[in-house]
Amino acid sequence: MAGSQRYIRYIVFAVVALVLLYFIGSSSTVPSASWPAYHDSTPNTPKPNPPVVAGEKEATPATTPNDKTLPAATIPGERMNATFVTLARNSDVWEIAKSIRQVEDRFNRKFNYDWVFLNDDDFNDEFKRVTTSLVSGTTKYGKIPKEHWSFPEWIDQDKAARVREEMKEKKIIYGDSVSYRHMCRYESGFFFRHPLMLDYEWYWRVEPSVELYCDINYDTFKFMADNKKKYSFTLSLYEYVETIPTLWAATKNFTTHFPQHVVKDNSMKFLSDDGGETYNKCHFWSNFEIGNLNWLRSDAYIDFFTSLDHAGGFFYERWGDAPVHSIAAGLMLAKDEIHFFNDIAYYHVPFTHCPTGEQYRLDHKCSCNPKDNFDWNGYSCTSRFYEMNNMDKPAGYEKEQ
Ligand SMILES: Nc1nc2c(ncn2[C@@H]2O[C@H](COP(=O)(O)OP(=O)(O)OP(=O)(O)O)[C@@H](O)[C@H]2O)c(=O)[nH]1
Ligand SMILES: *[C@@H]1O[C@H](CO)[C@@H](O)[C@H](O)[C@H]1NC(C)=O
Ligand SMILES: *[C@@H]1O[C@H](CO)[C@@H](O)[C@H](O)[C@H]1NC(C)=O
Ligand SMILES: [Mg+2]
Repeated sequence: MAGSQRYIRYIVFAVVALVLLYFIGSSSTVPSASWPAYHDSTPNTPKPNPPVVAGEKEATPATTPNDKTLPAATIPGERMNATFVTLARNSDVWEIAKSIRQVEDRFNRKFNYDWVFLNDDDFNDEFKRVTTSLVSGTTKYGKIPKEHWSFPEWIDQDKAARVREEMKEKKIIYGDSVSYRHMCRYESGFFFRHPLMLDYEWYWRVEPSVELYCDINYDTFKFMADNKKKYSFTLSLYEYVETIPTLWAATKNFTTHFPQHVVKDNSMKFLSDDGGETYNKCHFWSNFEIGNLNWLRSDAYIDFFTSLDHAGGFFYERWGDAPVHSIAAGLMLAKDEIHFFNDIAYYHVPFTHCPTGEQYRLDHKCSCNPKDNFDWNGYSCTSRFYEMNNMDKPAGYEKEQ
């Protein structure tokens, strides 16, 4: 029968292929960590179908061919002066591995940007091996200097310890953690000044265990530069008030001392419902950020951070880097310098940003459930951002409220 002959031919073909693979595999003992297909000058052309033996009818394919054209492996063109940046511990290796894989699949395999890893401890070899194998660009590993990850000398240790006890009793998340406070202070005031980061103008922050749900087919860094954006977000929400009782008072103290750093066309309407008297707790969620490092290194931002640092709230309360970055962006950038990346579908526990609009999601192979989108939920501040900028909300948003 023709059928069984075909099976035999397949089996012979498979055996030959396996033997070939064995010889190819055993000829190099060290697995390659490079990404040859993407750097090849010759296009990675699909393999032709096995030749059809003369006189025989072409075999019906067992699967439905997907004849959609796929985008180029690497997108040509110039690259921006940009890097990914991740703060992590060695123990975060498998969670950051998942994040990297998603960022590479959805974006960076097409652009091959660098990735800087920062840690208060030395990264071990496993962390470096795993992350280097996953990143298509160059990876760099930095140790944080002690002065950037410790208590400033003006902090009263007893007072700080008492606060941690109180917050523990109140069951405030990370309320009794010293390392979490160092992390928040570092992300607020130092990561952009690490020697490895001085080589770049743009950064994209990535945390362990985040997800990206849609293809990103353009250079987001170039978008930021071309559109004069300095800071961006995908999710916004209200901060837990117990962690920042005096942050706004410290901000107001800063603006009285440094009125020159507050820009005219700012986003006060996003931060305050009474013209700046009180803070409404709205902030951009900083576990995702694409931003301009030179802005963070500017006198305005550094003066703001230094002023907050002296006020002591990173230790006497539990100020997060998200409200700190957000207030800074809100007051010291013009409102059109802040960008909402509606098209970057993102998840960090427990919130999802899934782009509104089915056609976009289909076109970009999105895998998020639009019902999980947080944007139009009452706890999100993204509606305010639209209203402040007189932007029309995406079609269909009502159905997601
Ligand atoms: N090197 C180092 N990195 C840390 C430390 N604590 C947190 N990080 C990193 O700092 C970032 C923020 O910490 P997370 O634990 O994710 O904080 P979070 O996002 O507020 O909370 P969850 O993600 O919900 O736990 C992540 O990239 C962590 O890997 C630390 O003590 N040392
Ligand atoms: C990238 O940006 C940094 C910071 O602005 C700058 O020092 C560096 O020279 C730039 N590198 C290139 C190649 O332009
Ligand atoms: C107010 O800000 C100034 C300038 O940064 C600082 O010297 C002063 O200690 C601050 N006061 C308070 C109460 O934080
Ligand atoms: Mg996190």
